[in-house]
Amino acid sequence: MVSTKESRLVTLEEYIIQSQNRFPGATGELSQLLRDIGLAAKIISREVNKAGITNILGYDGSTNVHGESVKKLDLFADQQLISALDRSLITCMVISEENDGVVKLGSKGGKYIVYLDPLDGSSNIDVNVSIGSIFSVYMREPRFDPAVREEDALQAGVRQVAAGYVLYGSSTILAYTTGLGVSIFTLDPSIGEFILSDRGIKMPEHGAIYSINEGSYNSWDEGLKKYIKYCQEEDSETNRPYSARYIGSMVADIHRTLIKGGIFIYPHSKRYPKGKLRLMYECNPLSFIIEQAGGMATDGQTRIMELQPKAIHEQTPIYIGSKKNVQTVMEFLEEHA
Ligand code: AHM
Ligand code: MG
Repeated sequence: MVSTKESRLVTLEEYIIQSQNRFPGATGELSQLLRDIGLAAKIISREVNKAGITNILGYDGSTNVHGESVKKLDLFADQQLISALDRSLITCMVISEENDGVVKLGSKGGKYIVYLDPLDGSSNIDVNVSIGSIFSVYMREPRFDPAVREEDALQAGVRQVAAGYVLYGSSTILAYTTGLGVSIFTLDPSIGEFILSDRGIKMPEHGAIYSINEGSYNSWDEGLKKYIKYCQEEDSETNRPYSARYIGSMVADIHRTLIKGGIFIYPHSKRYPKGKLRLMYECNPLSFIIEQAGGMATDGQTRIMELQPKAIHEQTPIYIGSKKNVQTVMEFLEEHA
């Protein structure tokens, strides 16, 4: 029988406050920041769920900094997250996929810098497939000069103080880490609260799913081609052939990888010589989550979170997932380099 204590619902807000209380010197600012993101996530989730019945669905006609067409929901999510972060005066700047430069917020003295992918997988909006939001939080180095500068944001992923994602799927879930394991919350729309559904998540060491856009096969490196062939060969000991799953929303593909194990790959190719995915607001935060759950993430040579960024929107190849799967693909890459 489940005891009353175990069956009591814990909301995101409560959980964040409880976690903060474990650190007597904590100012509560990071907790506030996480709660602000939680609030924006609820508002975005509401709009995502009714996207098909409002005129918010579809292109707004403009292009973002990468020349990709922007959908209305992308802009809505961007605005909601930025204004939620601006409210509490603890974030000095935001870098978002939807904005070319840094967005300086009201609090110039705010000690946090937040990276956002407000709506990841936006090509899936029109077809009712899962999409997500990603966030990554850094602290600004204390300096005499109070001016907020873009270079303050160029920190390696190992310096993230928190990161997470929201997945708008069959239900809306929010996963985050502050470096003490991964916690997952599920939105109960009837009460408008994120409820704790799992904590201290550990992903499988090895998984039998590979996830990659195979349409680019012809322009992959030899090592990657050989690895994908290996995934498709029969071997009962390693559970091969693996299943192929590719949603096309990184958040959704990574969430599945976190829960079921396996590997997600977005390599460099002729079309994307540096890889497609963004280091600062896609790869670093999702690597932080996966590492906290016992997995691994690399660009093929270097741990993703140790890459020193040179630009806020830079791209990187990524191989991320269960430890054993990532180690195996790295062996293939090395052998055929
Ligand atoms: P977005 O943030 O503009 O939506 O783009 C990133 C998305 C990822 O979510 C996904 O993994 C990838 O692009 C899919 O790209 P492709 O269609 O080239 O496979
Ligand atoms: Mg994205």
